[in-house]
Amino acid sequence: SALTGAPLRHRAADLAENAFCRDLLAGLSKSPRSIAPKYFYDAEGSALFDRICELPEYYPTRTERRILERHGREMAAVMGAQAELIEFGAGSLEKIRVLLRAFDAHALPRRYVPIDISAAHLEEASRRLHADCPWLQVRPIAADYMKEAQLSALDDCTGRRVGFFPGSTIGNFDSDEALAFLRLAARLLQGGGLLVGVDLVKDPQTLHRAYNDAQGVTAAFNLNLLRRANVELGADFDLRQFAHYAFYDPRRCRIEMHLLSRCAQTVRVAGHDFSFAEGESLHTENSHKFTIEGFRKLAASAGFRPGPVWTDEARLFSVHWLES
Ligand code: AVI
Repeated sequence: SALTGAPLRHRAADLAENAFCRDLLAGLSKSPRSIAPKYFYDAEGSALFDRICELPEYYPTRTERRILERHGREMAAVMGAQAELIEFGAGSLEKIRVLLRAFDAHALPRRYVPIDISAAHLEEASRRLHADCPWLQVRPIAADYMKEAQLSALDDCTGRRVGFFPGSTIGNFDSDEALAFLRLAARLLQGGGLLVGVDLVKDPQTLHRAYNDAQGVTAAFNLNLLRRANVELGADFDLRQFAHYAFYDPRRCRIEMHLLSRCAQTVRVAGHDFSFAEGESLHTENSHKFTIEGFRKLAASAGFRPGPVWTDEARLFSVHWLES
């Protein structure tokens, strides 16, 4: 407080309203333990993710970028002129720059609405984009795009709406969530469509390397979740006592990321104790890989009409236009 100079951090009442706190406590109480990957993205986590995107082993970002560069004009054509362009989980607003370059001057989007859960990161990235493209109306929404109640600002977008969902973030959902997201997007984008990036099934070695990089950036990204819990929730995770563990499960066509306890230990989170056995896991992320046909079927089951698909020569990654 102002009188004592000591900040009133981590008060129980404040924490009870905190979604990260609620979900982490629930996830630690389950067996097996898990937490939604959206909690990776505090400012530090978003910065680490940006570094992952630059890694030599992490092929999705640069492959998708090349597909956008090569086929951007065809994508701009299906997205149409003067659209309301809405990006889900917009991150650092880098990929939209590639797409914007592909539009003719008269056909540029009338407005760009990036939605992201990482408020400070979004604010800063929006300011930078607007400085570089002063002709573009940028209207960021700091929200969880899975929560429709947080998206009421979209009511202002009365023109033809088109969505952009790059990076294969769709792969981080389980199948129910992916379907729920696509259904929500199909409804929000009625009369327009969604341009979505989808990582493809491929040889396990390439996949394994992409999530086990030599510099350990992915490990730091995974462990940052615990650092975030320490900072925001006053938890006492010892980061040296947890190990990054990522592997490809070919049966489920997905990378799984875990944090494994290196020893038997008890951690305290918001007044609750959790005991980990040696080797016990906190499951932090799934990253599903798709076949082109499998993804088109999923999109169709959510109410989209699957349109053109663009891919790279090695068929590492795909970008789909879905009409709604
Ligand atoms: C954001 N998302 C698509 C990334 C992925 O590949 O699943 C997150 C990530 N996790 C580890 N590396 C990158």
